[in-house]
Amino acid sequence: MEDSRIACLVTGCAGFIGSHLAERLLARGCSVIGVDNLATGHRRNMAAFAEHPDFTFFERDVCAPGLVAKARTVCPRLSHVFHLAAVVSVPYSVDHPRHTMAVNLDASVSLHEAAREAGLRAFVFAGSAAEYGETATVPIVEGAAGPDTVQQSPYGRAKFLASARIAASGFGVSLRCFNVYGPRQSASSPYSGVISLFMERGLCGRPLTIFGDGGQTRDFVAVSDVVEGYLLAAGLTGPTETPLAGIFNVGTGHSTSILELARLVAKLTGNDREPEFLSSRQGDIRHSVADFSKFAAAGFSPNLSLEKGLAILLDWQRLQKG
Ligand code: UD2
Repeated sequence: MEDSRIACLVTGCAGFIGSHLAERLLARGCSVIGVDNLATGHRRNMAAFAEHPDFTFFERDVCAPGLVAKARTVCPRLSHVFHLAAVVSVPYSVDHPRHTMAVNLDASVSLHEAAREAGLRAFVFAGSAAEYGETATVPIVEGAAGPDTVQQSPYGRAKFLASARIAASGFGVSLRCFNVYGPRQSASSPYSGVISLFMERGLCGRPLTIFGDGGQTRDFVAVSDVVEGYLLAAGLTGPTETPLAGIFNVGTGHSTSILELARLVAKLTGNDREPEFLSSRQGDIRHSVADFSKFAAAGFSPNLSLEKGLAILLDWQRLQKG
């Protein structure tokens, strides 16, 4: 199908990953209906495409029923749903488990069912590495999360249950992203990703703070590669151009320790302060790296190295500072 005939619903379009996805879809010639309640998303994330003629924005909560029907009134040829709207803060989910379940599980299941009933071509859900709990052995395969897995937060639990429902239905795909980083990721909350926080501190000449000994490792994947993963999962790119079904890990397979990351960021930002070592964060996973061979077999090939990805982020963070 030509991209100019494709119409996509992107929930969470003012968020970190959702805004990059919406921008990329529009650049390909797709029409995009974006939905966000702006609880954690920001209008500034949509600045690059808000005025695009093929973009329609609804400020709306994803829990409000009738979203697919509403999108179809704007664009009757709606074909693809990318569902990224969510309660995104793990600590918030611990304090507000019911709200988290309502948004991350119930609303996701309803939207998925509506997409299926409407006969849409593809449904792509933002799963998470948080679905794996803390006991999974690395590299982590998709099968490592099962009914008995104890997730560390309502956030992880809700994502797991939604992914499982989607996988069992045979329609749609859940992408379990590992540690995504890149421009537009917030650096202002204490729960922001370590890369944004390090970069921000590095640029301000403040010491980087390392929780524990810094030997914990993560699989950092650039948002641009993640967006390509979403397109592939929806059948918009890839060898067969058929939407995928099931659950797929999205990572790079490379593990980087927090100490290594601190060194890279310090060098890149020219920050010569010694890092500050603080006590370990409660519930912190020691090692997390994706086995993404299942997604690779479907055509996924992340191509941005951490060094290059950090350089892109640095340029962006500098630009924000003016
Ligand atoms: C990620 C997700 C989280 C959840 C979790 C599930 C992000 C931002 N968070 O948490 O939502 O899905 O995975 O496993 O993607 N660290 C420092 N200094 C800092 C900040 C962090 O040492 O200033 C450490 C932190 O203790 C951890 C590592 O860096 O060991 C990564 O922290 P993170 O918050 O970026 O991501 P993570 O994997 O804990």
